[in-house]
Amino acid sequence: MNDDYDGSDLWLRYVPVSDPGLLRRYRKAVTTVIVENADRDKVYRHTPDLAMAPGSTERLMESTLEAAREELVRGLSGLLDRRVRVESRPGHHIPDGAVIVGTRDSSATVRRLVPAEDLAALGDAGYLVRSLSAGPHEFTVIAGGTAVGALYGAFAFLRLLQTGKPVTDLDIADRPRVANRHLNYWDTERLYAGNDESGTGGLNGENGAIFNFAATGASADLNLPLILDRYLVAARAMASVGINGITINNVNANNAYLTPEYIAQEAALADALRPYGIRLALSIRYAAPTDPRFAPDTLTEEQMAPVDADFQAWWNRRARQIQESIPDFVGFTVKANSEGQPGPQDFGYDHGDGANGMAVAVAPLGLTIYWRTFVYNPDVDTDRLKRAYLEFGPIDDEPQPDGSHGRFLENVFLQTKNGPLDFQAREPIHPMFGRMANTNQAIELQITQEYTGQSRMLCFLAPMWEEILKTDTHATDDQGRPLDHRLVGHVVDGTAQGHSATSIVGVANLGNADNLTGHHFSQANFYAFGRQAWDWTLDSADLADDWVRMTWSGDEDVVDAIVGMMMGSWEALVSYQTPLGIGHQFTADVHYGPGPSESDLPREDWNPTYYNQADSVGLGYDRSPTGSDLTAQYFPALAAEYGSIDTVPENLMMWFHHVPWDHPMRSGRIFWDELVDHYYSGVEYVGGMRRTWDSLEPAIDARRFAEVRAKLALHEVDAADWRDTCVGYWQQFSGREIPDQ
Ligand code: BDP
Repeated sequence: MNDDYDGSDLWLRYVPVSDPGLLRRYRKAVTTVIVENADRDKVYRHTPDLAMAPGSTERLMESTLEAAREELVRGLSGLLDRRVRVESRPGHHIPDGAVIVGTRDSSATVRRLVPAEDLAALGDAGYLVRSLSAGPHEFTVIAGGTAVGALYGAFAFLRLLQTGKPVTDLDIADRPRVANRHLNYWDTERLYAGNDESGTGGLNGENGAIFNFAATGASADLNLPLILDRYLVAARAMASVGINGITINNVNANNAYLTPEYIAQEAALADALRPYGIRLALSIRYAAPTDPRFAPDTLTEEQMAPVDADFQAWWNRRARQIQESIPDFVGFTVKANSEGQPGPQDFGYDHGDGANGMAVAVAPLGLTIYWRTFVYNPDVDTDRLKRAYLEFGPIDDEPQPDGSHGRFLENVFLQTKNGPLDFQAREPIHPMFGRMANTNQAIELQITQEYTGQSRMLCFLAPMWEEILKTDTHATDDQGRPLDHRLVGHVVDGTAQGHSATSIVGVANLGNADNLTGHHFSQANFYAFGRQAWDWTLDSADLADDWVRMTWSGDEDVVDAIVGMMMGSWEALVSYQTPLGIGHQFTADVHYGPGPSESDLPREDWNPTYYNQADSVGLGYDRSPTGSDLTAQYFPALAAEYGSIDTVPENLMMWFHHVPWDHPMRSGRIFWDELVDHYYSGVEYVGGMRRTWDSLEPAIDARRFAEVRAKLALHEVDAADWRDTCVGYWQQFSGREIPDQ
C-alpha cells in the first residue's frame, strides 16, 4: 500500500491485481499488446512547438491508436505487475495472450478477424471486444469502427481487469446511446476542486481551474500553450468513460476567450486532447461583437439584431478564426438573457431568433450552437419554474412556412437543466423534456456539487441522474397516444421522438487539486456521469461498484462497505437539506449552508422563503391547478399525478403543494412528524458513513483515508446544522414539538 498516494490518477491507477488466482489467469490471458500502424494516422496538430511543461510525467500522443496502445501498456503492466510485450504486427502466428487493437483500416489482423458488418452496426464510437483462438493460441481483439472506438474498447478491456471480471470468452459489443457526451467547465465558478480551505483556490498560486490560461504568480510560466500533466490525466479519464467534447470556459463568458492570444492557447489544448477523441467548444457572451477589445472589428448596437447580416458575419468571422486553429471545433455554448447576461431580448428579439442568428452564422462551418434554457425573467410569470417553458415552448410549436413546426434550426441544441429550478438535490423533471418535439435538446446535469455538498459532503450523484433519466415523461404523440419510448433518457437519446442529434452535458468538477476533484469521492461523480452519458440505462449501483474497485480496493468487504455508503449518500443529503420536495433553502450565493429564513435578497425568486412559503398552515409552494399551475406544463398523465396531493410522489410533494402540517402521509404519520424524521435520519446516515469509513482504516492507504475521514467529520457537523436550522425555523410556523426519534 502506498500510504502517500494522493488520488491523482483517478480511477486509472492500475495497481497490481491482489487476488493471486485472478492474477495468474490474467497473466495467462494477456501477454502482448499488438497495435498495427499506430503511428500512421497522426492527428492534426496546430501548435508547432506543442510541449509538456518541464518535469511532466505524462507524454503527448500523436495518434489515437498510440493513446490506446500506451494506455494498455501502462494499465496492463500495472495490473499484471510485469511489463507486457508490445508489437507493431502479429508476425506469422498471433501469439498466445495477444491483445490486438485497431480498426479494419489500421490493422490487417482486425480486417481478417472482424467482419465489416459487425463494426458497421456500432457506429463511429462503438467497439467490440472478442476472445478468439487459432490452434492452441488464444487472444483478444479490440476493434472499433474508428480509432476512437478502438480507444474506448481498450479502456473497456482494462476496466474488466480493474474490476476483477473474466477476460476470456468475451464477446462484447457496445456503442453510445447519445452522440455528444460533453462537459462544460465553468472555470472556477462553482468549482470545489482547488486545494485551499474553500476548495476554489488552487495549488501553486493558480486559481483552481483545471486549464491555465492566465495563471499568475508561481504558475505564470505554466500557462497554455504548455501542457500540464493534469490535462492529460483528465483527457485519459474523460476518454475512459467516453466524453467527446468539452466547453472549456464559464457560461458567464469572458470575451478574452475569443481573442487571438487565447485562441492560440485553446488550439494547443485542443491539440493535446485530440488523440483522445475530445473536441473543444467555447462559451460566448452574446454581446461580444460590441466589445472594444475586438476593435476595429466591432458592431454597433444597431447591428446587434440577430437577423442582421453584420451580426451573423461577425460570428462567422470569429468562428472561422477559431476553426483555422482548431479544425474540429464544436461550436458555441450560449447563456443569453439569463442572470444579467446579454441576449437577443436586449435588442427586441426572442430566443429563437437569437439562437438561429448564431446558428445561421456558423452552419456553413459545420458548427453547433448550444443555447441554454436556464432563463427566469420575472415578467413572464410569478412562478420562476414556469418561465423557461413559457419562453421556449411556443417557438417549438410555431408553424413554419414549409408546413413543419418549430423554429429552432437543425444545428441548435437547447441545453436544459434536468429540473425547472436549478440543480437542486431533487427536482421534478423539467417540463420541456418531451414537450419540445421539434427541437434538438441536450440535458444538462451538474457534476460539480454546487447544491450537493460542495467539497465537504460525500454525495454520490449517479442515483439522482438515474432517477431523472428513468422518469416517465408520459409524453404523447400529436394524437394524444402515449409514445412507446418516453422516459427522459429516451427523449435525450432521440428514440422518443426520432431525433438523431443528441447530447448530454455535465457541468464539470475537475480543478487543479492533487486529486483533481477536491473530495476523493467526487471523482465517482465524474466517472458515473461519463458512463451514464454513454448509456443512461446503466444501474448506478453497478457504476459505484466499478468505481470502488478501480479506485479503492477489490476486496469484497471493502467494496460492499464503500458502495453501501455511496448508494445512500444522495438520499441522505436530500433528507437533511431539502426533504419531501422543498427546494433551494440555501444561504445566499454560497449555496452550501442552510438559510430557510432568508427573505431579502435582490430578487424575490432567490429567497428561500419564496420556495418554502412557510406559514401556520404548512409548507411548500402550491404549483397545482389551485396554485401556479406549473403542473399544466407536463403531459396530462404526469400533470394529474403531480397535481393532486394524494398522488404526487411524497419526495416531490412540496414542489407542487403547500402541505398542511397535519397532512396524513403514506407511512401513517402526519407530515410534520415525517418531515422532522427525514432531517434526523439524514444526519444519522452521515454518522453511519463516518463509522463505516473508520472501520476501513486497515484497508485504505493512509493519506486518502485521513483526508476522507476529515471530510466526513465536517460533513456530519454541517448536516446537523442543516437539520437544526431548518427544523428550528419550521417549528416557528408549525408550533409543534420535535417527535421522539
Ligand atoms: C447557477 C449557478 C451560477 C450559474 C448558473 C447557470 O449558481 O453560478 O452561472 O447556475 O447555470 O446554478 O447559468
